[in-house]
Amino acid sequence: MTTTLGPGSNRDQAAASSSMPWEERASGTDPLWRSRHNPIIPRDLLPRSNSIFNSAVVPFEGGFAGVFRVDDRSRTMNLHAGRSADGISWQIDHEPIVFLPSDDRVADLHASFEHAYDPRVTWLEDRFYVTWCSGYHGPTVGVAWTRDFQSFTQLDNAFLPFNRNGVLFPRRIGDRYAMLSRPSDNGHTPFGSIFYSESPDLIHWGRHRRVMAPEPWGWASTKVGAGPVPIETSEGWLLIYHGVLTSCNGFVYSMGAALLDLDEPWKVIARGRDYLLSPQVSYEQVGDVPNVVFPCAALVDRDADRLAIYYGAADTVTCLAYGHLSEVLDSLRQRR
Ligand code: BMA
Repeated sequence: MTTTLGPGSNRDQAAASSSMPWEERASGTDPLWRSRHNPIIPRDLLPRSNSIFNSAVVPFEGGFAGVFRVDDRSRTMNLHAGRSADGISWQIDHEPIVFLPSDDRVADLHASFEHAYDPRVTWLEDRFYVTWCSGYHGPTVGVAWTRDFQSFTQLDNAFLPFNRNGVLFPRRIGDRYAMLSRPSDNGHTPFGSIFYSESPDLIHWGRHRRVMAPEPWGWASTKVGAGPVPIETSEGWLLIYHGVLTSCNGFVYSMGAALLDLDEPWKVIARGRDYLLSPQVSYEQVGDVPNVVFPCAALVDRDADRLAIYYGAADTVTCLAYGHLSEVLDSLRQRR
């Protein structure tokens, strides 16, 4: 296995030290295995939380910080900031993030808050960017930045409604910022492909290209959406994504992997045939929405060949899965 990670574009998505959460594989040969601490965040961690799931974590100041999807007991969907020393035990702010508008036009948009959910956090150049599903006459992709996880400045929405699963690349591609997203409908969206868009300024987005569509009959036959920030390797961008199939009892959300071209990431180099993780244990199968694993963040230890993936389970709790990066990349070779 000769794949090496790229030149550090994921510097801060990577845990530089051994403090990154890690547990050895207990048995079997599956490329991912679950933490024995799952669910690491219970639904009722906060006094008013109904559920805490689909959340994003990054290394920060010797520990970890995150942006968490918290649905409260009025069932409003919102984002909260949190901190952790070890990436497993979390202190999450009781109140939602208050985004400060970057200018008057964003203030207008900001005033029409509907909901905020499914965050991703990307270290890009000199700060952390948060992207999320932001309600503005339906779901679309919100963008904000922070340096301290206390003050957050909101930019304009990236796309027209309806859109979800906006995930920034951790460096420019050529001279443009780049984002994946999944155009959708206003409801639970029984379709959807991952698209690539680029921007000179993180405000104006264009040159949209389709990256990946659902695949007939399998675990990702209904829709696909980008998960954690893509991980740069010498072979390409490793994309962990969610794929959905429609069963006679509704949607089933699993996670899988693909490899995208380094310079033209709308070109898929490889796509895993099998899912990496599907809902198979009780906390993934039973909850507010059954049969959901939904990845939103990954930590990478390049030297130790370790990957830790944060995912929401059953739209109720937050969980961790581990793997060796080299084995996940190997799993993509089934298809080459
Ligand atoms: C999607 C999003 C996710 C959720 C999933 C399963 O459309 O709303 O937040 O985890 O559905 O309900």
